[in-house]
Formats: sequence, structure tokens, C-alpha cells
Amino acid sequence: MQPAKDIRAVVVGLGASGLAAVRFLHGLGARVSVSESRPETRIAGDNLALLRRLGVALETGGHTTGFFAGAELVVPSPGVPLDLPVLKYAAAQGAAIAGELALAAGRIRVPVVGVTGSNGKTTVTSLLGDLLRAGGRRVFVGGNIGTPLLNYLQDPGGIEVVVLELSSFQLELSGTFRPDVALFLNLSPDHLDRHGSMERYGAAKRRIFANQGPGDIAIVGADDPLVMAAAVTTAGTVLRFGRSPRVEARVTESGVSLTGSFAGEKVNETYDLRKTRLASAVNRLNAAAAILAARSLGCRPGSCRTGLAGYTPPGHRMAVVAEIDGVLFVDDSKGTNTGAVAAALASCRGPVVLIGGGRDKGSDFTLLRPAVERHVRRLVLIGEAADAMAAALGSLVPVSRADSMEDAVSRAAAAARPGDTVLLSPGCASFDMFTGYAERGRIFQQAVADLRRTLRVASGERL
Ligand code: UMA
Repeated sequence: MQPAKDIRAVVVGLGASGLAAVRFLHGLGARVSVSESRPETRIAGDNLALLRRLGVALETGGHTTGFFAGAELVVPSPGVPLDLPVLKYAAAQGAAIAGELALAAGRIRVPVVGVTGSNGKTTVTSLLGDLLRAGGRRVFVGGNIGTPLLNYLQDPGGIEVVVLELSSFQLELSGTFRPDVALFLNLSPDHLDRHGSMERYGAAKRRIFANQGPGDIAIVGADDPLVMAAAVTTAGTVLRFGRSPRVEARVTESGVSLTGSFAGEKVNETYDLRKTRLASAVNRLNAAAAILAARSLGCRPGSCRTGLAGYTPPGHRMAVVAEIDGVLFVDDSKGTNTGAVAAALASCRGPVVLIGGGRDKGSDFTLLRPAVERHVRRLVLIGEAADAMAAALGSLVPVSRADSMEDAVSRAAAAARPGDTVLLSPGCASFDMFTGYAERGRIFQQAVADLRRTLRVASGERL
């Protein structure tokens, strides 16, 4: 989708993506307006002022067909469901419906990497950015990780590589967007409330390969049969990472072993991750994917090693918060789907008291039964999904209900024995009780700190 000057464009949603789309389209000379479901009183004054300055019309408090009449282009923000009646109306009137990837397609003049999958996207995206920077490249890291791609297009500066985390929401409307290097890490059920079925969720993710050509590279998680099935849809060269010996980047006990041909060079290299923050089983897989991408882009092994050694994973992913009386407290608030929870449970020390629940995204919690049966001592459930999780898993382990994170931490601590792990890995979105997974994780960490303080005071009083 190449918007022309004077085209009548409506941006739906005024969050980070919507604002970036407004600026981008305005810069191209489009006649832009914005439709937003929140009332005007809940929109930041700065943003209202920006729209006024740019002469952008705004409807708030909902989306009306009248506002979309005559639109030639509609740009929904990623979080906007595509079955919204106004989108159907606009499409029926002949408007093109395009996401930011579609708008950016063909406009990026430097190599572009796209990273998708159900889990690990943010880690691989940020790690790849670090590896490339360690090799002296100027990198834009954005997309679902936080900074919209269209911000980059506003000011490409001296950027040499664009690395994007891509969600299924963004890929659904990606048009002719074509990443030179596309990573598809893994696929487990998520966002089924939006996509309706695993098939449609997988199809959205698979779009990362849709426009690749013979010179492009597809990097895929070889341990995941659904990803391997998707890999046949790329026209690019497929490179695999995983635990099997028949892959280009093999995950070993100590790190990653790389064999094959990269940027025209035959290689046989090892990367020891034991002294890095990427030593866990899950992060060795993430590192394997990022190393494959970095080496494909010509980053030298020494630079990769420097980047790996200095890397700090983003917060709320299997972060050890404290050890109190022999019980480890781990914050995996970013574990928002069943696949992430199962992986988190498998990597925990000892039996686990699992704090789960939140806003259900259409998940089938029975998928957690094998992992819960194997690793969990007790479930402590919070939020809207507590009943559904208890129904799916309550026959396997004892279940407690908690009405706040503080309550959940105190119940979990009471149930745990020395050698156990108390794990927050909710398997759900956070928006029923928190502003996001980061706030949920922060409140968990605070509750653990308060618990430690209370126990210290109590033991001091006994002495
Ligand atoms: N809105 C409407 N109508 C609707 C729904 C929403 O007007 O029917 C409005 C909301 O009131 C709000 C705006 O749309 O004002 C929000 O749009 P958005 O949800 O697309 O959020 P953005 O702020 O634009 O952030 C988006 C991504 N959000 C989602 O995909 C939900 C961010 O990913 C991303 O960082 C950002 O673009 C920059 O690219 C966040 C996310 O939660 C981290 N992603 C999901 C995930 O990782 O699981 C996919």
C-alpha cells in the first residue's frame, strides 16, 4: 500500500502506533483523521494539541460509519480487532485497510529483520540489536517491542539495519512487507480471543514469510513442528535452530554450536553462554536464533560474543526476585500464554507453587495439564480467569484463590517448602487488574520484598 498525496486516510486508535501513523501520513501529504474509542477526557493533552496543530480531525468515544465515509485508506492500530463494523463498512466502500508494515513496505532502504513467534520475540529482537551494535552497526530496534516502525521512517538518520519485533496483530495487515531476514521462533496458543482459532493465529504469523524471495533468509525454530510446517511457505533460504544435531545453530548444554555457510563463509563455531545472562534453556534457544540472524547479516563471531556477554534480558521473564527461607521467588509476568508457562515450569528448580490467572485470551488451559502434573505443588489463582484455570487444572493439584497480588504472594509463600520455587507465570493478559505485565511484575516483586521484610521483623521479634 503506497499512500499518495491528498489521499483521505483514517487512523483507528490513538496509541503509540496510531500517533506514528498520523505523523507519517501527514508527512506524506495525506488528509488524515483519527477515530478513537476512548472519550476525549482520557486522551493526553499533548496528543490532542498535536492533532490540532496538524489539522487532524478526531472522533472520540467510539467509531461511527459517518466518520469513515469517503475514506480511501484506513489504518487500524495493532490492538484494534479487524471485525470492527466500521472496518467492514470502509472496506465495502472501497477503502484499503492497511497496517503500519503495509505502509512501510518498500520504503526501508536498509536490511530489515522481522522477529515473530509466540514467546521469546522481545529477547531475540533486543539481543540481535545488541549483537549488531557490538559489531559497530547503527541499528533501529522497534515494532511490537515498543517503538513503532513508522517513527523510524520519519527520520531514518544513519541507521544501517532495522530489527523489528512483529506481533500476529501487526502481521495480519502487513501487505507486501518483506523482511530480508525473517525469524519465526515458535508457535503456541495465544490471542485466540482475537484470531478465533490456532489456524488463523498461525496464518497471521506465517505472513512474515509471504513476500520473501530467493535472496532472503528464514530462521526457524526446528523443535516446533508448527513452525517447520510454516517454513515451507518462504521462498528464502531456511536456517534452523534447536536441540537436534541436524540444524545450523544447535543448542547444547553450554551454549550454541554453529555450522554452515553465513554471508558466503563456511563456519564451525561455538558460543559458550554459561557465564552470560542467557544460560537458561529457553535463553540458549533465543541466543541461537539471534546468532543465526547476526551471522547472516555479516556480524563477526567476536562481535557476537561481546554482545552476548554484555546482554541483559528484558524484565519480568524468569527473573529471580529473592530467595527467602530456601524458597526461590521468580517473576515471569511476561508468561502470558500456556506455551510460556509450560516452558517456565520446565526450567524451575524443585516443585513449584504457581501464581496464575488474569484476563483470559481464549486459552485452553488443559494444555497445561502435563506440565502442572509434573512440576506444580499448588496453584494460586488471581483475576478473571481463575475459575477457568481451576476447572482445567484443579483435579491435578490443590488450588487457592487470591484477591490481590499481595494475597497471592502470601498464600504461595505459606504453601511453599524449602527447595521450592514460587513462580508468577500467569498464562493470561494482565489488564483485568493491572495496566500491563510490567506493572503486574513490579507489584509481585514489591509483595515479595514486603514479605521478606515482614519475616525479618518477625524473626527479630522472636530473638
Ligand atoms: N482502540 C480503539 N478502538 C478499538 C481498540 C483500541 O480506538 O477497538 C484504541 C485504544 O483506546 C488506544 C489505542 O487504540 O487508544 C491503542 O492501540 P493499540 O492497542 O494498538 O496500542 P499501541 O499503543 O498503538 O501499541 C501497539 C502495540 N499494542 C498492541 O498490539 C495491543 C504495542 O505492543 C506496540 O509496542 C506498539 O504498537 C508499537 O509498535 C504491545 C502489546 O501488548 C506491547 N502487544 C501484544 C503482545 O505483545 O502480546 C501483541
